Amino acid sequence: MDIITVETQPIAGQKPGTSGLRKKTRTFMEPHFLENFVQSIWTGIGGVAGKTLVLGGDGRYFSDRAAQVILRMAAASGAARIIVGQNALLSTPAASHLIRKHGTDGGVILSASHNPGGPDGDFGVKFNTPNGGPAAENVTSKIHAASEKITTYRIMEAQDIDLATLGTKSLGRTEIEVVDPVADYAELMEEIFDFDAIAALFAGGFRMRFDAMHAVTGPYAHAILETRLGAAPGTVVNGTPSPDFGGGHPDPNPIWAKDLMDAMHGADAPDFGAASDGDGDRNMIVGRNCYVTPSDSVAVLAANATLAPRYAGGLKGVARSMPTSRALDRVALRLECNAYETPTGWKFFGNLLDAGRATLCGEESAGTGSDHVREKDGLWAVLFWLNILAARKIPVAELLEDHWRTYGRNYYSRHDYEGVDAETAAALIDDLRARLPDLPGQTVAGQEIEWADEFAYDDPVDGSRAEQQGLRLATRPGGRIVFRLSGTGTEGATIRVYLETEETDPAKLDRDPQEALAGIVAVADAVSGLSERTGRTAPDVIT
Ligand code: G16
Repeated sequence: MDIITVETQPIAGQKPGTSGLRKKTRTFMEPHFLENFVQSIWTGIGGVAGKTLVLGGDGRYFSDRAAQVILRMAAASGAARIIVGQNALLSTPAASHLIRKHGTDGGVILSASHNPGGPDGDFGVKFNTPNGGPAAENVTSKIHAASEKITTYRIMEAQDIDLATLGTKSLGRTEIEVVDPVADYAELMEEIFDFDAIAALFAGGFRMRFDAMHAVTGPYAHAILETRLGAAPGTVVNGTPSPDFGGGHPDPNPIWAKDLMDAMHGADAPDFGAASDGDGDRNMIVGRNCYVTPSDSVAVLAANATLAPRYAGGLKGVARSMPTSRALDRVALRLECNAYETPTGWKFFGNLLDAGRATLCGEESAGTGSDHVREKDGLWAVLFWLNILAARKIPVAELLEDHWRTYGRNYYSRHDYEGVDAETAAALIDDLRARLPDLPGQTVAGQEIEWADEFAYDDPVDGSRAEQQGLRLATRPGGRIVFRLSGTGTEGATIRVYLETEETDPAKLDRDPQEALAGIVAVADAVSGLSERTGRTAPDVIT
C-alpha cells in the first residue's frame, strides 16, 4: 500500500476550544481540513510512530469517513496499533476507559458532544492523552501551533477497513483492532456500583425512562439498564444512534429533552428519568415532578457517595468548575474533604484526579464524573443515582428536599444568549472587565456588589496558570453572577450568564428557581447592559 505525501497549507481556525476542535460539519468536509488537523495532532504529540491509540466517537454524520481517513493517516505515520470501537462508535467515557485500560498513548474522539449533527450540524475532533483525559492546554497549544505551520500530511492509499466486524485487521504494518464499544465499559460500571441492589430495585417495580436522544448511549443503556439490571424493556427510549440524532439536539437539558421532562411531570410518571448527550458524557437527572440541576446532582452524589461500593471509603476531595454552584462546597465542608474550583473544561480536572486529590468532579453543564475515567460520564452518573435510590429507598424529590434541609439550597440557573455577534459579545466582556475594579461597594438594581474579579486558576499540581476564565461578581445578600463566552459553539458567540443565590432558611427552600433568582438576574442585566447591547429580551436557553 502506497503512502503519499500531500502538499497543503495552514487553514485558519484550527485552535481547539473548551474541548477539542468543533466546527460546522461542512467545514470539516472541506479539502484538507480534517487531514491538516489530524497531522497537526500527530506533530503536537511528537508523532505516532510505534504508538497505540484508541479511536471512536458518537457516530454523528461524517464520523465513518473521518475514521477511515484517521486510520490511513495513523498507518502512514507508522502507528503500531489502533483500537477502534465497532462502526467507529465509542462513548467519550468508554474511550477514556479503553485508553486507560490498555495503557495506550492516547486516543482520538470524533464528536461535537451535545451539538446537533448532520451535514448542516457540527463535527469535532478531540485528542485525549494517555491518562484518558482531554489534552491539556500545553498539548492543544502545540497542536494549534503545528496547524499554523503545516505544509504536508501523510496518508496511506488503501481500501476502507471493515469496522463493522469485530477482530484484528491490518493496514500496512498497523494493527487495527475493532472492539465491542460496550463490553469493557459495562464491566467497569459493575465494579463501581452495587448492581445487585439496583437490580432488586427494578425487580420491585421501580420504573425508569432513559432518553438516549438518538445518540451514542443507546447501546450502552440497553445493555446495562435493561439486559444486566433487568429494567423493563422500553425503559430506554430513542436508543438507536443515528448520524443526525433523529434531527434533534442531543443536549440533555429541560429544553432539548422536553419529551422526558413532560413524561416525568405527567400522569403516571415513572419513578426516575435520565438522559445523556451525543457522546455520552453529559447527564440529566429527573425525578417524578422534580428536575435536579447538575450543580445539585453532584452535591447529592458527594453527600451520598459512600453508598456506592467504589466510594465506600470516602472521597479524597471534590472539584467543580468555577461557574458551577457552590452546593458542592457545602457538602465538602461537612465531609471535611478538599474542594477545588477549576476553570470550565473537563481537562482541568485531569491533574487533580491523577494526583489523587479529587475523587468526584462536576460541572453545571450537565457533567459529573470521578476518578474511574478522565472524562465526565453520563451513564455512570445515572447508575450512581440508581445506586443511591436503591440504598435510601426514597423518591428523588424527597432525597433532594432532605439534602437542602441538611446543607441549604443554592438556587441556580444558567441563561444562554446564543448566536450573538462575536464583536458585540467580546465588547460586552471587555467593557465589564474594565469596570470590575470600580464595582465593589456600588449598588446595582438594588443589590450591593460585594466583590468582583476575573477568575484565574493556578493548577496546584503542575503550577500552570489559566487566565481570563470568567468574570465574577458577588452581591451582598449572598448572590453570585458569572459571565463568560462559550468555548464550544460554532456560530457567532454564546454569552453564558450563571446565576446563583444561597438560601438556608428552611421556610424558603421550595421556591421556583427563576423567581428566587429574579433579583440577581436584574443585577446581571444592569451591570452588563446585556439586553441593550444585544437587543435580546430573553435568553435562548435557560438551564
Ligand atoms: C465541554 C467541556 C465542559 C464544559 C462544556 C461547556 O463539554 O468538556 O467542561 O463545561 O463543554 O463549555 P462552554 O461553556 O465553553 O461551551 P462537552 O460535553 O461539550 O464536551
